[in-house]
Amino acid sequence: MPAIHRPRLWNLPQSRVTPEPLAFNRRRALAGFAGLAAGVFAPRALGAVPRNPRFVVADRALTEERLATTYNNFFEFGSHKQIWRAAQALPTRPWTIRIEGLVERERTLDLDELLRQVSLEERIYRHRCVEAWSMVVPWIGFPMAELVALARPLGSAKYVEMQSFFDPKVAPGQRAFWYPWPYTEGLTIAEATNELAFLVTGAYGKPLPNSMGAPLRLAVPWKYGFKSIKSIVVFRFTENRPRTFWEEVAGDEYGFWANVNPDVPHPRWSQKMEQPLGRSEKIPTVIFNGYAEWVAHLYPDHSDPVYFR
Ligand SMILES: Nc1nc2c(c(=O)[nH]1)N[C@H]1C(S)=C(S)[C@@H](COP(=O)(O)O)O[C@H]1N2
Ligand SMILES: [Mo]
Repeated sequence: MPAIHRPRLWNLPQSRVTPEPLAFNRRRALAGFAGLAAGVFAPRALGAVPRNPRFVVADRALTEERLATTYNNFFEFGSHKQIWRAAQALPTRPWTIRIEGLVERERTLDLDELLRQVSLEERIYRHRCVEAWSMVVPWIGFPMAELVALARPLGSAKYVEMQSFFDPKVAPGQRAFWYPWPYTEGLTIAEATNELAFLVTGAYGKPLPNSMGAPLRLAVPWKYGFKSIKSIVVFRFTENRPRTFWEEVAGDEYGFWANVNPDVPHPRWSQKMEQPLGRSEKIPTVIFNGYAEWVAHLYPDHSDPVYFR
């Protein structure tokens, strides 16, 4: 087995990882991504993270970093796509994660402590938003199966529910009381331990920007984008299927399964095509977003539309 170089950078507490101006402060809030783009406060590149050759996207170009990091869905910071500046307000260190519910031992973990116990790698994944735009992103993270193994769920656990942070003081969108905050998502244990389910802590060779869900977000690329929950603070193992944020808001439009399928239209639009960010042409959407080989067996009855919304 080739020696895997643990990326030293990730083994350090964040305070030592990023140059001082990147720690949250007023200057950072003001400089925002303009500063990052100019490289002024840019964190060091993560050269030592190995790319997993099983997860590349041969038939599409990577989405330009500037687009992927500045065109985002993150309702905590607004119900539009220009949230990257507002999202700078979220302090992402220290960051603790709760492991709860049907596990051998409930506990609180410091994120940096967790990152020292997993194997980070880079994977290039497609991402298909239910709104019919898409992107291709080089994520850095670790298999969610490693988190599940660490959590040691009981035999009775069938699902894992995930929750995003809740802090209306920094997230103005959370003052919109008609939404069921915190943002909540869920997977079956079989989905969460599928090789594709990936917990992300970096993108484009750098620590994950706040706009993309720092410091820890999910990437489940065979499902519509809303399943890929950002800024996670809770993993809760349950026997019953969790109620998810979008299911609560509009259950007839956004269900629990949400597997990508061009032949099952959203009630208000077709899912046949998608608009890659930064490209002029639309392209056809494909079943399971191109990941059928990994996940089709999880949904034996493909003709049941319940799996596809
Ligand atoms: N906490 C939280 N997670 C979230 C969302 C959100 O509003 N809040 N939006 C989802 C949707 S609809 C999409 S398409 C992706 C967008 O990820 P991106 O901004 O990195 O493209 O995040 C998902 N995760
Ligand atoms: Mo989305």
